Order: sequence, then structure tokens, then C-alpha cells
Amino acid sequence: MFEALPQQPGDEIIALMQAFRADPRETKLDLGVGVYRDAHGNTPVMGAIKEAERRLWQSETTKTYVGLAGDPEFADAMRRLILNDAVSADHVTGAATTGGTAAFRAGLEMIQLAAPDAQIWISAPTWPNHPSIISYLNMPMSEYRYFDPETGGVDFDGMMTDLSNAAPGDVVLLHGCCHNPTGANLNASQWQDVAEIMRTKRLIPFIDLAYQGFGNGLDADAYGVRHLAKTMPEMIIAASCSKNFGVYRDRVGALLLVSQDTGVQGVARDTAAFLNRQAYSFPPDHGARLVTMVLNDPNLRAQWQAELSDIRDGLSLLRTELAHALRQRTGSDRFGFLAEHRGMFSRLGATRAQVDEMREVHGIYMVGDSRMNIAGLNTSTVPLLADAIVAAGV
Ligand code: PLP
Ligand code: TYF
Repeated sequence: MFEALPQQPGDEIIALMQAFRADPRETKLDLGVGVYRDAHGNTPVMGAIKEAERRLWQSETTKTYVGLAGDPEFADAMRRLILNDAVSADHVTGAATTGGTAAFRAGLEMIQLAAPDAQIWISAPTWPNHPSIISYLNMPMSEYRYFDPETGGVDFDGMMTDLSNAAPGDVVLLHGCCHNPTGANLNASQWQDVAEIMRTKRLIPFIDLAYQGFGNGLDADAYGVRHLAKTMPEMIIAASCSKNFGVYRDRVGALLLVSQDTGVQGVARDTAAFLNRQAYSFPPDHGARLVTMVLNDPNLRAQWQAELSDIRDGLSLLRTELAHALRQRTGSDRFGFLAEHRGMFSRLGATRAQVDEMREVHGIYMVGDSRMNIAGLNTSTVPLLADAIVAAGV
């Protein structure tokens, strides 16, 4: 039977991660996979998570099953982190999932059950797993313009024009903050315009929130999702804790379903639990429990927020340094967008040939579309990258 398996496309980002590991050069620089790294190149366990882990090890007396939607305290803590008081608790149902990816997939399956003909509108470009999973589920998909390569910012006119072509009931997938792969984000007034067009055209927002706290702050990064929660009748949120709690391999995510009509919350909750059961029964609990402990304990929470601020400030500083180094070398401000971008990624705007050259000649690994993980830099490697960008003629 296995010989009949069709060959599946690989994941370019994961392949790049392996190619980097196999490269023997000492001076190589990994700007590929979206994992946070500190100035020493490490991805440490956050102090607040480590302390929660210590406490959990002491207090945990059983590892029996929790529930198909995970621990309700986790879903509630995630609701408060993401939505704060934008809507009251009885308008939101939540379930733990195995990372943000499973939350995204369960959100799609929920749409497939309720509205199988709805188009899923994705940004051009977006995280490659978005179109991959949507196609795998055989769901109808369209793209809206998002990135303007000329400015390095959002092509907002293009985005609004394309969204105006969506049909009532269609679903619009938006990155809540820190857009992957471009780094270009909507500002508050643009979020308001997007909400308004979605409200009048009766489109359904589906928010992928994987980097809350990496952009401008925990609240600032949730501006869009909170504004939509206040103004839209319904919304789906797929949240990941992989990055902002640094619990990548523990697989922590949440699916949140928001509705103005509290009468539909029961069936939404049951469906979220059902979808978990069809995929893997119970979601993992360990990481979700650590996240809940950190969010609900004032001291751990303060420690985590301080650690997250350091990460965010470090990324902003590297962005400023890189933009400055390129300004010095080119005598122009055409890379100024790198300092405006937020989150871990920026799309540099290099061709595939230039990306290949930077990898082959300088050992600098970025994704083929010229997405760079800013966290792969430190103050001493910024000039090396700037030199390579100029040498490659970007
Ligand atoms: N969505 C986006 C945009 C991402 O970049 C990621 C990154 O890993 C995820 C979702 C899901 O992450 P995970 O499944 O590791 O929680
Ligand atoms: O975009 C990234 O690099 C991260 C990590 O299949 C990632 O989101 C990359 C590929 C993948 C899953 C996660």
C-alpha cells in the first residue's frame, strides 16, 4: 500500500533549518525558521515558565485525562489575555489545542461544518501552512493583496479592493499582529476600516494570533482582535503560545469562538470539543497548565511580562540597527521599512537569486521569499548582514 502514497510537498522553512544545521561554516547565520533566539543564539526556557514547571512538579499528583476542550481555566486565561474586556465571558468559548496550528485547523473544520461553500480569503503572502492546510481540507480559497514590495508596507488599497469582492459569509484570515512572513502590519485606523468593510459585507474574521507581545506590547498587539470582537457578530481566533511563552515543543494553543449571540455558544463549545476528539481526543495539558499558572499568578505574570518586554525591545533594537547600517552603506532610506516592521520577521525584498547568493557566499540563511528572522541577529552580526545585502545588490 505504501508504495501508492503520492509524494507530498515538503516545508521549505523546515528544509532550510536542516540545511543550516548541515552547513559546517562557523560564520553561518540562521535567519530562517521562526524561533526566537537571544543574543547568544539560544532559545531559552523563560524564567517564569521554568518556575511554573518547578511548582507544577511539586504539586501535580495525577496525569489523568483533563477534558476534550482542555482545562477551562486555560481557555479563560487565554480569553482574558487576548480579548481582555472587549466582550464579556459569556460571548466566548474556548478550547485548548495542540499548538496554534491545530487551533487553525479546527477553526477551518468548524467553517467546513457550518458553511462548506465559504471562501477562505488569505493574505498574499501568508504563512505557507495556511494555504497548505486549507487546500488539504479541500476548502475554497482566495487571496487578497496585502504587501507592497515598493514600500515594504501594507498594500492597503489593494487589500480593501480585494475584500470588497468577497461574498457575504466568506471568511477573512488575518494575522492579529506581527505578520508572517512580511513584518508589515495594519495600524489602528486600518483595522477599523477592515472591520467596517467586513461588517457591511457580512464577512467573518478568522484571526491567527501567534506573536502577541512581540510587536508593540500585549495590549497594543491585540488592538485589531479586540476591535473586531467589539464590532463583529462572530469571530474565530486561533492563538499560539509557542512564541510568546517559548513553549514550542509542548504544543500549546487555543481556539476561541466569539459571538454576539450567546445562544450559539453551547453548540460552538460542543463542536470545538468534538473536533479535538476526532483529531486526538484530549489536547496536551502540561504546557497549557504552565501558561495558565503564569497568567494567573501575579508574580509569575510580572516576571513573564518583563521577559517578553526584553524580547520585544531586543527585536526593535536590532531592527533599528539594521536599518541604520543599511542607511550608512546605501546612502538611502529605502530599507527604512525594516525599522517600521514588527515581530520576528521582515521581508527584505531580495530576489531568489540574491537569497541564494547570500546563503552560498556568506552563509546567511533566509527563506526563499527573503523573509528574515530578525531574532537570528545580534549587534555584532548586523554589520555582516548589511554588508551581504549590499554585496548581493539587493
Ligand atoms: N500561525 C503563524 C502565523 C505562525 O507563524 C505559527 C508559527 O509557528 C503558528 C500559527 C503556529 O504555531 P504553533 O503550532 O507552533 O503553535
Ligand atoms: O514560520 C515559521 O518559521 C514558524 C515556525 O511547518 C514553523 O511559524 C515553520 C514551519 C512549520 C511550522 C512552524
